[in-house]
Amino acid sequence: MSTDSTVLVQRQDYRSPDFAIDSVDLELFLRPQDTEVRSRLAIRRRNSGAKDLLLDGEGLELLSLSLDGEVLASDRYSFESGKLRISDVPEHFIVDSRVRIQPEANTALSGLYYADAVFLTQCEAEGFRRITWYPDRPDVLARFTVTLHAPKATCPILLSNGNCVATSEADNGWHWARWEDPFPKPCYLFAAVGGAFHVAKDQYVTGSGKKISLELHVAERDRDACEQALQSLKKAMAWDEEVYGREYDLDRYLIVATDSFNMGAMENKGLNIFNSKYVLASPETATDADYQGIESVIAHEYFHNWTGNRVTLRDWFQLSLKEGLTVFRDQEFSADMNSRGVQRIADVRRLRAAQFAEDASALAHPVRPESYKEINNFYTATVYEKGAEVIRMMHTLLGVEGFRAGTDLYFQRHDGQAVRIEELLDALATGSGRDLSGFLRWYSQAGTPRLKAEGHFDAENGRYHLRLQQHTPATPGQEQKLPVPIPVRLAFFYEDGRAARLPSGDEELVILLQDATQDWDFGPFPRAVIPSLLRGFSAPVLLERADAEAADAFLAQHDSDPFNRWDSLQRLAQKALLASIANPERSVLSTELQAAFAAALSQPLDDPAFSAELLSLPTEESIGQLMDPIDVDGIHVQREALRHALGDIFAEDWRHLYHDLAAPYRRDGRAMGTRRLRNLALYYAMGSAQAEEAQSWAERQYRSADNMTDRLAALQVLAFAPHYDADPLLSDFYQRWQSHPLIIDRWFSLQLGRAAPETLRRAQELLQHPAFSWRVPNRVRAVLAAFAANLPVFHASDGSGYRFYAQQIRHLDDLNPQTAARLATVFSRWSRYDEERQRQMRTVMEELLGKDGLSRDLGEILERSLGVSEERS
Ligand code: B3K
Ligand code: ZN
Repeated sequence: MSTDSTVLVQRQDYRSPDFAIDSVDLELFLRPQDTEVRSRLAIRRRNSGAKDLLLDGEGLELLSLSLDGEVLASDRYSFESGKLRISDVPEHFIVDSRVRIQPEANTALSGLYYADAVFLTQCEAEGFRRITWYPDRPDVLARFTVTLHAPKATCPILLSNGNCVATSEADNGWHWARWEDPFPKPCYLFAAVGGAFHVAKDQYVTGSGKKISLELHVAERDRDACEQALQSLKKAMAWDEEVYGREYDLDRYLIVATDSFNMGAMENKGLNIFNSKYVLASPETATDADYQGIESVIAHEYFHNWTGNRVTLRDWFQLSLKEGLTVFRDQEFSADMNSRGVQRIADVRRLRAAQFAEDASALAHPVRPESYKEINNFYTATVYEKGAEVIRMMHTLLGVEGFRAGTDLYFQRHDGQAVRIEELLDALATGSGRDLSGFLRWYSQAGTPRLKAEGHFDAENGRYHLRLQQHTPATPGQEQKLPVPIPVRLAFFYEDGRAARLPSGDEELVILLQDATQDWDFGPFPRAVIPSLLRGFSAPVLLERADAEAADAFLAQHDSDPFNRWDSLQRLAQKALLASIANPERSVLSTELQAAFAAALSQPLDDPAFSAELLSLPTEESIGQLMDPIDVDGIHVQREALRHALGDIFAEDWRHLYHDLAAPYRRDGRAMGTRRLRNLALYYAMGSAQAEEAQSWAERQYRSADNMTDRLAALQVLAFAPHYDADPLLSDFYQRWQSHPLIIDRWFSLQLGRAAPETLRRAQELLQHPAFSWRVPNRVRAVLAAFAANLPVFHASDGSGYRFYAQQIRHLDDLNPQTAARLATVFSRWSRYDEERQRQMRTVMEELLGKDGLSRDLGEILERSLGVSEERS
C-alpha cells in the first residue's frame, strides 16, 4: 500500500485555504502517450501566517517550475506525500509549471484519459491533481482559461468549460481552441475533451429570452440516438425556471457521451460528460427504463448547475449538500414528468435496496461523514438517496411555498460561494420562518430509525389514539442514538374503504414526531377508522405497526395513497414468503395476498404502470433484509414457488393481459406502463403450469418485437428459465447487436441471471469473450454486478462465488481502483449471513487486504467492512 493510504481526513480538521487562486491558465498538448500540461496560476496569500505554498499532484512528471518568471532553484521546492511545497512565497505571485502525463495509460479514468480515440477528463472528486499541480479542494474557486492543442485530423473538436474565445490552425496539422469560463469554479468542475464527434444540436430559449445552444457530442454511429437526451434537457431547463426560478447562465450547454466512464455522468460547468448509457436511445436499442434513466440523469446534471456549481461545497464532507438536494430535485422533476405515485415507489425501492442495506452493513455512515481515507468511497446511497430523503422531509414540513422561499434565500445568499449543509438549513429555516435545527441530526446520525406505531379507536368518544415511538439501532462507531424529527403523513379510512375526513375538513395531515415517544388523539369520527401511516413514505424509516396484519390486508385494497397501497401489498407478500421459508411445508400463498392480487387485477387499468408495481413480487434482496441470518436458497425457492402459485391461480388473467395488451410501439407513459404490465403477465405465465405455452409467446415476442423493451423482456424470461436452452436466441441477439456496446452489456448480464451452479462457469467464460474489456467499467459491471446480484450463485455455500468475485476485484484494482472498491462493497454485508458464509466472505476480504499495491480505495472499503480501520490507521 502507498504511504498516504493511512491518512484519515477528518471533518473537524477543516482549515480555510491559505492562498487564493485568482486565475488559472491551462494549456494542454493532447497526445495519447505523452500529453504536456502547462499551467500558470495567479496566486494571492489569504492567511498572513502561511509562508509556504502547498499544491496537490499525483502521477505528474514535472518538466519545469518557475515563480514570477524565474526558474525555481531546487532548494525552493520539495515533494512530500502527494504535495509540492514551494517555500517562502510572496504576497502575490505567478507559478508556471509544465508536467507530462499519459492519458492512454490512465485506466483509472480519473484525471485526463484517452478512450475510444477521445481525450476526456473526470476531476470530481480529486482528479484534477492528476492533470497539474493545484490546490485540489472545492473551496478554492478560480477563473479558468484553457487552451487545447491537438492534431486536427483525429481531434477536430476541442472543448472545455465556458465560451470558446479563439481558435487557430498550425502548419503541422495541429490546431488549438481557447475556452474561457466566466464563472469562478473549483477545479473538480474543470473539463476538457478532444476527439471526433457527431454533434446533435438544439436550442432552448430561457424565460428571459436568452437563446441557449444545446450541443450533444456522440460517436458517429449514434447520430440517431440523441432525441431523448435533448428533449429531456429542454424539459429540465424549463422545470428549473418554473419550480425554482433558476435560469441557465452560459450561451452553450455541451454534453459529451462516452462508453468509458466510472459512473453515470458529471456536471462539469457548461460541459457535462456522460456515460453513454444516460444519453443514447432509440426504440430499437433502448428500453423504456433506459429512456427514463436518461430523463432523470440529464436533469440531475443540469440541476447541479445551481445546486453544486453556482453554490458549491466548502469541503467534501458536505457532499450531500449538492447530491442530496440535486437527487431530490431530479426525483421531483421525474414525478412531474411521469406518474408521481409510480415514481415515489421506484425511488423508495431504490432507497431501501441500497441505502437501508448500507445502514445495515459494516459501511453504515452518516449523510455527512466525519472522516474518510478516499472520498470517492462516499458517493453512496446514504449521501445521495438518504440525503434526498432528508431534504424531502423538510419540503414536506415547509410546503411548496415555504421551501421555495428557503431555496430563493439560499441562492441569493450563497451564489458564488463554497458552503456547508448548515447554510442550506439556515436559509430554508429563515426563508420559511420555521425551525429546522433538529434536522441537522439526520446528517450526523447513521442508521435507519425504527418507527413503532400503536393505536386504537375508542368507540366511546369516537377518537383514535395513536402512539409513535422511535429508536435507531447502533451502527459501527455510533452506539448511542438520539431522536430525530420524523414527519408522518397520515389519513384515516372507514372499514368500507371510504376516506374519513378530519374535523378540520382535511383528508390528510402531517404530524411531526420529535421525541422518543409521543401520543396523538384524532377525531371525533362517527365510526371506527383505520389509519394509513407514513403516506408517500414521508420519512426514511422502518415502520412497524402493531396492527400490521389487519392493516396491510385492508390498505392493500383500499389505500388511496399509491405508495402505501403498494407497500401494504409488498408486506403481505413478504409475510407469506417469510412464513413459508420458515416452514416450507406450508402453502406460500396466503388468503390476504390472494385477495389483494385479485383486487389489483380486477381494478380498471387506468394506470398500468401502477398495476404492474402492485403485482410485482418483492425482490430477493428485500426479503433478505427482513431475515437474520439471510437464507438465500430458501428465499429463491419460496419466491419462485409464490410466482408459480400466483401464475396458476390467476392463469386466465395473465393470459388475457398478455394478449389484450399487445399494441404497436408508442412511447408515452401509458404505452410504457402497458408494456411493463404485459411483460409481467409473461413472467407469471412462464413460471406457471402453462409455462410451455408461455414459452412460445416469449419466443414469438423475441422475434417480432418492434422495440427493445419487449425483445429484452422476452429474452430475459427465457434466459432465466431453469430448463430452457436460450443459447440459440442469445447468439442471435449478439449477432444483431454486436456493434451496440450498451446492448451488448445487457447480453453479458442476461447470461448471469439463472440461479444454477453452471452460472459460475458462464461468468468465467464471459470474462474470456472477445467483447469483454477490463478497461470499460460498463462492461465490467455488466458481468460482475450481474453476478453478485444473482444471490444463490454469488452466495453458493461452497464459497465458489465469493472466490471468483474476489479474484476479479483483485485484478480490477490494479486498473481501476474506484470501480473495484465500489464492486467490493457487496462483501460489507457479510454479517447478515450464516456463520459459514461469514467466514468465507471474511477470508476472501482478508486475502484481498494483503494484496500487493492495494489501492487506497479498495483498502478503505475492506478495512471498514472487516472493522479493522483502527489498527491500520
Ligand atoms: N457528481 C458526479 C459524481 C462524481 C463521482 C466521483 N467519484 C455525478 C453526479 O452526482 O451528478
Ligand atoms: Zn449529482
